[in-house]
Amino acid sequence: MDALGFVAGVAAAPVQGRSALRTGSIISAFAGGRVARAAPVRPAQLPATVPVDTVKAVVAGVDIPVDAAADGADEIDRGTLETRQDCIAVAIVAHVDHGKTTLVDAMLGEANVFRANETVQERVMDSNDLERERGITILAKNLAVNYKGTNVQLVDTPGHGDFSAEVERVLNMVDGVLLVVDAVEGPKPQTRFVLKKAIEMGLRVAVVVNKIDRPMSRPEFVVDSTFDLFVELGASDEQADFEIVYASALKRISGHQADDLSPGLEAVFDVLLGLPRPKVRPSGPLQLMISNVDYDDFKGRLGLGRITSGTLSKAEGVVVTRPGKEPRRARINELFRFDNLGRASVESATAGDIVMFSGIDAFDIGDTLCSPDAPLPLPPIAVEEPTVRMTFSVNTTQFAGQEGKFVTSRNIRDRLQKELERNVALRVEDQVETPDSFTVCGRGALHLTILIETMRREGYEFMVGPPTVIFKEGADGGKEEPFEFVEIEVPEEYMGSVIDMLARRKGEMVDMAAANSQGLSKVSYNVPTRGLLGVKNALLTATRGTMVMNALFAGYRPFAGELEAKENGSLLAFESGKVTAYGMEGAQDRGRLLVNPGQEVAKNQIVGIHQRAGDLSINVVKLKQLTNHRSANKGIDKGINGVLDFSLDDSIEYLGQDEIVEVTPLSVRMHKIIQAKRGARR
Ligand SMILES: Nc1nc2c(ncn2[C@@H]2O[C@H](COP(=O)(O)OP(=O)(O)OP(=O)(O)O)[C@@H](O)[C@H]2O)c(=O)[nH]1
Ligand SMILES: [Mg+2]
Repeated sequence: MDALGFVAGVAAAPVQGRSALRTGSIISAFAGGRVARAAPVRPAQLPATVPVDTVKAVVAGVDIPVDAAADGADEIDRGTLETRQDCIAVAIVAHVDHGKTTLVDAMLGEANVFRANETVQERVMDSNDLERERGITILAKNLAVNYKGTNVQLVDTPGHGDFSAEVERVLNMVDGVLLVVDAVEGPKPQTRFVLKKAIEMGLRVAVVVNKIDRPMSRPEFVVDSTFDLFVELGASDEQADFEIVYASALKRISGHQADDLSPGLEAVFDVLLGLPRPKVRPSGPLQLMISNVDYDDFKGRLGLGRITSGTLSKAEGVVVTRPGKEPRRARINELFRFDNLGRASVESATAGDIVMFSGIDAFDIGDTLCSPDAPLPLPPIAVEEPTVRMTFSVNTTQFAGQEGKFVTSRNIRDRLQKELERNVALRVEDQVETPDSFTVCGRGALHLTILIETMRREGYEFMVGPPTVIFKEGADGGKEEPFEFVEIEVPEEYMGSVIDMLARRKGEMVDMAAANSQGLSKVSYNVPTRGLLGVKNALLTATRGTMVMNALFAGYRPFAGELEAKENGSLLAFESGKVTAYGMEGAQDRGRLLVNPGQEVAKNQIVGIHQRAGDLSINVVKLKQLTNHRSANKGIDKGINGVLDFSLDDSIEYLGQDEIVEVTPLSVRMHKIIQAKRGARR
């Protein structure tokens, strides 16, 4: 939706019984049946008739004509708006893998954060194990460097679509944005998403064309298509007049011309420092909106946010509030500013600083910390709604209790509750009908898979059911479901099967481009999230692993209708026992196997993928009937075909109804849940 559509939506519909023009209203915009998530009104979205003063005030984030603050708010001296020259806050955003974290590494190096004799690992900001292993950023991270006298506060953001709402929250804390674009690939779906948000929020953006060292790099094309994207997304003239810098974060070179690069990242810093400096009210009453949370076993819950007005000091009490809510008195315990890669404890911080604090446990994202004598809450930011749910339950398979350290429902519940302290987009509920089971809701299969993997590594053992989407009631009372915008690149010869597969999943084609110079064609679709669950492996198989797919949440839309059943059924173990090569040899004609000789399997464990629809029980533990020797491996004639190796992600993707994956620190196994047939024998 473009900015105009948004404005039209606002002007046409008074929201929540208030004047739609009032800053601080939370609005949802509807256009062409699409629903945009609730977002605070930002200057770029305001109709042109709003007085200039109001717009300026919203830019500074301090004009709050909301009911809670109305009484006596007029008498409060808000302080004067000042530009702070000694600091700046910038978010680094991009499509997944375009090099944000590597760029941050290089910027840290340029600012001499590392001591001369220090050996520095790659992508230092991807600090947790899973991030390093998967090579992706999962959580947004703050850091600050001192560059030529300016305190540069940087936020590295995740690129994967499941975490895009976190990026949105980060954008609330910054003065400007560095948009990183791969010099070969150009703008991709997530580039579009983050740029759209930045433009809507009225932020200035500078573009870093990264990976310029790549052999096929085509900077001119990339700059042109990025410019087109700015225009298409409704950038103002000022925004569309963006600065460009060329870099290789990996080789640590940069420059203002694509063909004239020098060692170091000076050019990147040049462009960054050219972004607008913060406009804040240092002498006004305290205002800090809590934009993110973290958790520390010793310090408890930590809040993160940017001070937009006044001073926050450890010595003085604060109130926690939001529009329409009674302010609660609180006292912060510890206060930190970001300092290089770490945090520095400080006594106080002032407007323009991004800080982290401990001592206040009860707060929500979007609450404002205010001074007790001037409780002026800021319009809260919306927290992302979950779109996908899974059931977590106690392990009841044959292998229960053998491999995990924490196995009881109490253990699982406590761990999930703890996760809620920091995982903003997560929801957890006890299931009333099934004991020892919890419904866990998140932003997508990856969001939940990462939690499952983390728990497994901590020693937990449990079962999870297939991901299903969360339906909603639309404005007209009809059923709605989440949709995703999907872009697929594939060699031309496979295009037919891709189109066929997405059509069967109720996908609607948005665009199709002819093959490029490398013979790759591109299609984009709007597909119900329901249809995408489990599609990735099928597409990879159909395209012999050549497909590249990017998906991004596109909002809730009317229910697309029932989907066809899964194309392939499962091969199930006929009985429990040890898998034999002989048994596998006999079974492998029925589909692709997932188990290896010698492995223990349970009855009804999923041991392979059937090549047809419907499930089939096969005997993989069979021994060859020989009189004189009973070795499991003797007597094989044909040999065993390649066995599929399913990761946790693959297993979760694969799960159909009535199937679960058993997760333990040592194993990931899938099982069919065979319900006792009630009233079957009548
Ligand atoms: N050739 C080349 N490779 C690069 C460059 N910058 C990053 N890469 C590589 O690109 C891959 C992704 O880099 P990251 O820095 O993790 O990308 P990211 O944008 O932080 O990725 P997410 O956080 O997962 O969205 C890594 O393998 C990097 O080594 C570059 O300038 N040139
Ligand atoms: Mg990263």
